[in-house]
Amino acid sequence: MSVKQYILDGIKKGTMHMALLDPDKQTPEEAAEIALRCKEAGTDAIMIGGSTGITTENVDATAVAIKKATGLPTIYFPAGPHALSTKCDALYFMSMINSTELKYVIGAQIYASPIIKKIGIEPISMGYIIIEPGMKVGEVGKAKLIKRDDIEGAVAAALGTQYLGMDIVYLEAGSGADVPIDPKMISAVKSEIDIPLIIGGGINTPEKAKAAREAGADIIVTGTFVEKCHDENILRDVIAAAKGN
Ligand code: 1GP
Repeated sequence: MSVKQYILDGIKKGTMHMALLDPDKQTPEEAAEIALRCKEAGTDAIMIGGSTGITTENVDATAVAIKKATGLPTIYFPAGPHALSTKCDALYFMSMINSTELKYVIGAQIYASPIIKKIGIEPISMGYIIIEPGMKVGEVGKAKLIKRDDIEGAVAAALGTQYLGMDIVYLEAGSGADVPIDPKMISAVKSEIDIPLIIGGGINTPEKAKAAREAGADIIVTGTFVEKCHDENILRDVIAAAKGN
């Protein structure tokens, strides 16, 4: 089964949780240990990516270790067209919808497409929409940030993503954001689009995860939290709240 189909089947049953692990922040063995803890707590898939220090070698080694430890689908979450992985099951073929730089909207994608075809990794197209505070990814991607309370702006960007024919919308507050996406924005976007909605950035408590799920997130991503959490009960609580278990 394709990873896209796994996602489509999964979200029919309820909100999914994905853990995001940065290959530059821990060894492949440590990443595999975290991924296994997440799997035991209910995670549905592992995303692999980061803004800096990413190489084909560290992505591939991390993907192989995670796959061996968990058997969960691994999805590469690339920061650019360099360091494309041959070992992840799929990659988000993403366009930063509100970047002011052409290369992040379509240039890198054109460059990477023949390589993706050659290595045979499954591309899952995704419109990546950066909301305030945006954090590092907003800066690096030169995003024209959508304001936290600009619900119309977020809905327009998400609908535009759908009308461009993409598979998924991702509303991103930025890794380590002090506030996640406002649930009011999530529910407004969810009610206007027909494609799956991913929410990420700053989700680190059961309350925040529950709020995102109840507002309509199809997939909730946590990165910083799963990398830092050493308490299995808290890990379980956040993932359960994301999934509604
Ligand atoms: C970043 O949305 C993800 O791309 C995850 O953010 O690290 O804040 O969980 P956090």
